Amino acid sequence: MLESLTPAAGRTVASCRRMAAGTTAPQTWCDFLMFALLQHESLAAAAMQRLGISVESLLTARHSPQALEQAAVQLQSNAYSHPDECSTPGAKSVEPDDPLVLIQILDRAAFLARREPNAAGISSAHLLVAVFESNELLRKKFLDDGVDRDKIVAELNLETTVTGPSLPIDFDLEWSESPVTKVRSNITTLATDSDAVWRILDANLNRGREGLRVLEDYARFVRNDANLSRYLKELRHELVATEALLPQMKYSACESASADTISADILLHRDTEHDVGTQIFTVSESVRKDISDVVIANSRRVQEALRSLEEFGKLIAPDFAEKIKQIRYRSYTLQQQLCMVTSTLLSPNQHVQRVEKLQTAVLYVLITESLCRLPWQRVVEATLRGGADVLQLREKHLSDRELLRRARWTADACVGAGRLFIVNDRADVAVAANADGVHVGQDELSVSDARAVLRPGQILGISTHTLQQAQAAMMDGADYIGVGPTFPTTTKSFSEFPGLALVTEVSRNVQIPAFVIGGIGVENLAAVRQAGGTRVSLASSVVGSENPESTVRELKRQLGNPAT
Ligand code: TZP
Repeated sequence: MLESLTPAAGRTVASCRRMAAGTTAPQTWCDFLMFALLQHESLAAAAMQRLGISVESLLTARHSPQALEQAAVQLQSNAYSHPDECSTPGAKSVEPDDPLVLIQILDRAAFLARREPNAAGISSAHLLVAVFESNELLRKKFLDDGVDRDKIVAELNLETTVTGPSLPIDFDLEWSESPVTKVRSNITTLATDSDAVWRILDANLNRGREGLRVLEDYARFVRNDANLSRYLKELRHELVATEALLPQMKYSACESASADTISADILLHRDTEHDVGTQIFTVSESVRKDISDVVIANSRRVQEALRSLEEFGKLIAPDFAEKIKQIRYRSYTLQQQLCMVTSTLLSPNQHVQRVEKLQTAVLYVLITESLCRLPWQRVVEATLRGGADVLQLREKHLSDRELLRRARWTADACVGAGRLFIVNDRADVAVAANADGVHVGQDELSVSDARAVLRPGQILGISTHTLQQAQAAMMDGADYIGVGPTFPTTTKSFSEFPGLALVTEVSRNVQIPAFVIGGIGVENLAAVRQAGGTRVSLASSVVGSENPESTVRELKRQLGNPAT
């Protein structure tokens, strides 16, 4: 089922690739394919000439005449400088770097070729019908010149089996069974069943390949991940290669029409009028919330296509079905990887946005249940209402699952309030909970090791107890530091207290946000500020207070006023 291009079609597609190389704009690819079809001697060029379609009537509105002239010169010279292209019949239709739009056109052309029992391959005629069907602008132009699809098909002398509207293939397909389908099911013959299976295989090979192509673009351009893009590309090529395991496709509907009481004509007519494409309506494929939505939709699309290929493939070629099954298993692992990342995927700007929030943050509250006077969730809510800028979940003795559950709950609360949420110590939990970042101590993961665990865009803070540690943290790329302990505290035990002297040193020598910590409350905030501290991080004085909301408000009020 791997169609090849006839020599003329091969030259046409190769010219189009050369002219459109470097652009990803679908319209440009369609335009240049039309241009190449018009320029090369081919069935399509002759038919268009007879129909009165020319470069001038189609393309000059979108491309300057000089640009087209240049393309024509290049096209001519290339025709001679690439003799192999002219003389090699059976060129492969899809190349690895073809954009989605060209793949779709080639797939459609291949579909049309397969429906012609005597076609020698994908010809320029199939390309012309396919590009006409797939591009609205060109279609409109043709129609303005009084040329519709029927006229093109007639002029091209295509077999009458090349009929019916284009087959829309997209996500979230919903099938509505029309009364006619019900009637048809009573008269379905073996021949039409086989036709339907081929159509299913055809449609799902396209869906699978297209879905993988979208994921590959994501891996390449969004994730900038060479390994992942290579893996996706290999998977796509493997899928294409499995087509070779299918026997040559035959459309037997017309041949065996006599097996039924219905004439071939009627079957063909019915096929046209009730082409599956006309009974498909798509839901929500035009809406994508964000990049991760695109990735999830396309991963799902690939898996659905593979499942369908496997099931229907069993009817035709068990070895094909087996190979598809292997690809399907591999695609599950791939989806896990892709979706795990994308659900926490941050746009390239997200790190910047988080750091910007950090820049304006002055009050950072640590949430530890054992220090809370009220239920910890109420404390989180009250603290956010009071205006805390950053919340950290600091629980040292919970099970991993409980910790993650609380982290997710707190992350939701912080997202709702538009504040930053940090997980103490556990970069893995910060990733799983989609927190804004992690805070580590001097004995936990280093800045670079924690970064390797975090997702791109997540932020990282580290506790420092000396000026050297604070400067090292800055050099290592930490987004912020904790500085302390400043005053004695029962929340954590220390043998030394660098105190306010360190606050002053850091305020003079460290440029990243520094949150002063340790025994701070409303009563000693002024001293911190006099020492040069502009941001504070607190636990017991806030979460242990009877009214965390008003305590936070008071602290914020003082922090918002000039130090006295
Ligand atoms: N690191 C230095 S001091 C400290 C930590 C985690 C404890 C802060 O808690 P409190 O109750 O505000 O002193």
